[in-house]
Amino acid sequence: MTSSGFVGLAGRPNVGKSTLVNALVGSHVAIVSVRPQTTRRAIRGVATDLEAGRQLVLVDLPGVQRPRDEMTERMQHRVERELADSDVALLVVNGEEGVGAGDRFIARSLLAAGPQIPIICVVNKADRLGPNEMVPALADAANLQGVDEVFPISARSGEGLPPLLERLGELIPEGPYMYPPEDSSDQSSELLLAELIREQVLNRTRQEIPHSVEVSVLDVTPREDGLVTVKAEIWAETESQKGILIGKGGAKIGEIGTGARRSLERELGSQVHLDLKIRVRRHWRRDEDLLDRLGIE
Ligand SMILES: Nc1nc2c(ncn2[C@@H]2O[C@H](COP(=O)(O)OP(=O)(O)OP(=O)(O)O)[C@@H](O)[C@H]2O)c(=O)[nH]1
Ligand SMILES: [Mg+2]
Repeated sequence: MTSSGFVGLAGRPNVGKSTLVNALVGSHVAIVSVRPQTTRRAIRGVATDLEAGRQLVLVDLPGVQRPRDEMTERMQHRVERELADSDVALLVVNGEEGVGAGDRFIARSLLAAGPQIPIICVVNKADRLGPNEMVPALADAANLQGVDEVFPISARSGEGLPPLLERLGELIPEGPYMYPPEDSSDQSSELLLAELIREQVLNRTRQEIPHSVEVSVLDVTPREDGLVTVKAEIWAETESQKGILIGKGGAKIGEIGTGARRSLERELGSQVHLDLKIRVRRHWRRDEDLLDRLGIE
């Protein structure tokens, strides 16, 4: 008999939820950046262990925050819906910063969203903590309302992940696999490529630019010689943001393009010709129809 279930990841922005999903799945399915609010959509990462007969579906979610516009409001609603539908909630806290008011708020809302759902708290970024710093962080995490168990981990180094996986496997229900075991995520290939390009923008820009940018992949065409042509647009909200993205003499867009091309080549396993344009789309974050089409819901 196999077991299969949904594990919803909750936590403040930037605590390492997407890094943890990638580490548990064993491939780069969710983008990661130094900027808060990197994740915009609920992405399902699939981790199947055929030997153990278990499939964890890890639901990577946007960081919990106070909504600022239509886009962040949608993200927040999605988080609540997904967590209420999970078999297990994984509350991720940043051990380096310690447990704070934001974490207490999220723990309370998890309990309210699904009083019967087990809540596992992971204290992440253990690689940044000395031996005497971890113990109080774990004690604070254990005292969070509704938290049933606590695990110290480092999503970056992989420390502490095997016992966590083991425990999650015990908590999910028996049942058939929900995704083919060879799948690693539920994203379309176009969306994954667009996200990989956005990841390069996030890690190479600052201030309001990361939040204002969206990427759309328009076309992916494999050529006979094995090269893949990818046509994509980077959207900015204003002309001045567009100028910053282009940079002096095209330096910034060149840097983004080179990084993105390498990342797409790793993903596709072939050489890529990346045709990247920057386009101004005013207020795209407030356009409900557009957000629907982008899958930010
Ligand atoms: N040192 C250290 N850094 C980590 C660890 N896990 C994640 N990070 C870093 O923390 C930053 C945020 O990681 P993400 O995985 O994007 O965080 P997130 O919680 O998904 O963020 P949002 O999508 O914005 O909510 C990145 O710079 C990661 O490299 C860890 O275990 N140790
Ligand atoms: Mg994320």
